[in-house]
Amino acid sequence: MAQAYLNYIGGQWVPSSSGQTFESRNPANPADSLGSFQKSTPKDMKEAIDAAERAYPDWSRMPPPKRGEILLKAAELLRQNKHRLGQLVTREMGKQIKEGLGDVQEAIDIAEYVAGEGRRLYGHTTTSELPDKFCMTIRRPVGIAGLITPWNFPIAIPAWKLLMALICGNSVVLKPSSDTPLCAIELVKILDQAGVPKGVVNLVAGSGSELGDALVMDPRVRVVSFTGSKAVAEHVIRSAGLKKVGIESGGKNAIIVMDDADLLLAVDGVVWGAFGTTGQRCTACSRVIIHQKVQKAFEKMLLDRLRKLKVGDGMACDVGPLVNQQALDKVAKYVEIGKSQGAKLLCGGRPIKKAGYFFELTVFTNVKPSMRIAQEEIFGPVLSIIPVVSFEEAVRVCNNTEYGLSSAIYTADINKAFKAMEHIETGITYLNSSTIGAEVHLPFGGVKGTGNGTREAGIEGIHEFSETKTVYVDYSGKLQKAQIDTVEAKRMAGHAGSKKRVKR
Ligand code: UN1
Repeated sequence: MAQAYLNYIGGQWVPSSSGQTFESRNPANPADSLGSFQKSTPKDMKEAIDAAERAYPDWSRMPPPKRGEILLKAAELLRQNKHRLGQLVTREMGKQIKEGLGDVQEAIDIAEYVAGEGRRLYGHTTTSELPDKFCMTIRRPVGIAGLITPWNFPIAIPAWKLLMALICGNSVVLKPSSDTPLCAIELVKILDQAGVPKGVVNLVAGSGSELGDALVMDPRVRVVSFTGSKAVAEHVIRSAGLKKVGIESGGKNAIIVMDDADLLLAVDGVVWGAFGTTGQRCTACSRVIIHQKVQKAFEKMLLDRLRKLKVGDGMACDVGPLVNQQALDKVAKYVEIGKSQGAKLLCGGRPIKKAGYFFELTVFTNVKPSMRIAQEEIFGPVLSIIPVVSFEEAVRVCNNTEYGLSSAIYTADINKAFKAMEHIETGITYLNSSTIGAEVHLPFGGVKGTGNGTREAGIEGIHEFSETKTVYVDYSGKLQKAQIDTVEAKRMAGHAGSKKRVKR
C-alpha cells in the first residue's frame, strides 16, 4: 500500500474534498510508487487561498531580516538533508543523481541568497524638484502569490519561487507538478520546520487543468509565477488579467560552434547541454549551429563521446529516463517528424526496451532551420545539427525561432563573442560554455515566446514578488505644488510682479 500524502493548508495536513488520490511513480521503474497524493478540487484551492489570506498580515509585517533568519534556517535544513532529497529527486523525476543533488543545491543557494536580501530589499532615494521635500521608493509585498511549478527541477524551481515570494513578505499557495508532488512536499516540510508560520505556505496537489484557474483567477491572488509549456503560459496570462504574472515557457536553445572553436570544449558543452537532465531543461541545447568547416570533425568527436554514455536509472547511469510515457511518446513522434522531413539520423532514434521511459541519445544532422525538429521544443534527448557557412548566418539561424531563453557560442575570436552577446535574441547567452547552468543570483528568463519579459531569481526575482511604492515626504510645512511651484514659475511671477510695480 503506497504511503498517502495530504495537502498542506493553514499549517495542517489535510485530505482533498474529492476523496480521490493519484500516484507518483519512479520514471526509471514505474512499478516503484513514491506514494499517493491528493487529487484536489477548486474547493481545496479556495481553502488554501483563505489560509494564505489569514496568514498574510502578520507575515507581511514581520521585519524582513527576521523572515531572512527563518529562510537561512531552511537553507541549513536543506543542506543537512541534501543527500536524502537528491536521491528523492532522482527517484521521483529521473535525473542523474549528481544532478539530483544539484537540484537541491540550487534550493540551498536561493535560500541563502534571499536570506541576505532580508537585510537589503533596497529601494532608492532621490532628489525633489521642491525644497524641504524628500523622495524615495520602498518595496512592499504584492499579497498572495500563486505558484505553478514544473517537474524538471522539482525542488529548485519551487524553491526559486517560494523563497523569493517569502522574503518579500507574500503568503503563498503552491501547485506543484503532478509528476513530482513528493519533492514539493518535502520542501514545504522543511520550510515548516525552519519556522515559517502556519498558513504562510500552502500546498495543493493535483492536476493543473482542474486547479490552475481556481488559483490564477482568484482575485485575492495578486501575483502568479508559472513555469511550463507555452500553450499553458498563454492561458495563464489570459486568465490572470491585470495581476503581476511571471512566465517562463521554454526554449529552443542553440550552441553556435565556429570554425575557430576549441572543439573538445565545444563537444563537452554540447553533450552536457543536450543530454544533461535527458534534454529536459528549458535551457537544454537542442540545436548545434556549426560552421561547415568543422562539421565532420565535430560530429565524429560527438559520436565518440555519446557511445560512452549509459542510459538507465539515474542512480547508476549517465543519463536517466524521460519523466513519463507521454514525454517518451512525444520524443518518438519528433524523431519520426525529423526523418520524414529529410533530416539525417546520426545516432539513436528509438525507445530503449526497458521498464522505464528510456530513449536513445539521438542526433540528427544536416537539419534545415525551418524543419520542425529545429523549431519546436522537444524536451528530450534529441539534438539537431545545422551547418552554416558564416558567423552572420549562425546568428540568423540561432534567432530564427519563436523562443528566446538561452544560447551559447564557442569561438576563440573575441569580436565574434561580443557580437554574439549583443545580437543573439535570448535572455541568457554563454560564451565558451553550455546553454545550461544558470546561477541563482542572476536573473533567469527569456525573450520572445519564452515569456512575458519577466525574470526570476537574482534581484529581478525580488522585483517579481514585490511592488515598488513611491514615497514623498514634504517637511516644508506648507502646500507645495509639483510642476507648478517651480523655480521658473517663481521667476516668472517675480518678473510679472516687478512689471506691475513699474506700471504703478
Ligand atoms: C529550467 O529548465 O526551467 O540553468 C530551469 C539551468 C538551471 C535551471 C533550469 N539552473 O539549466
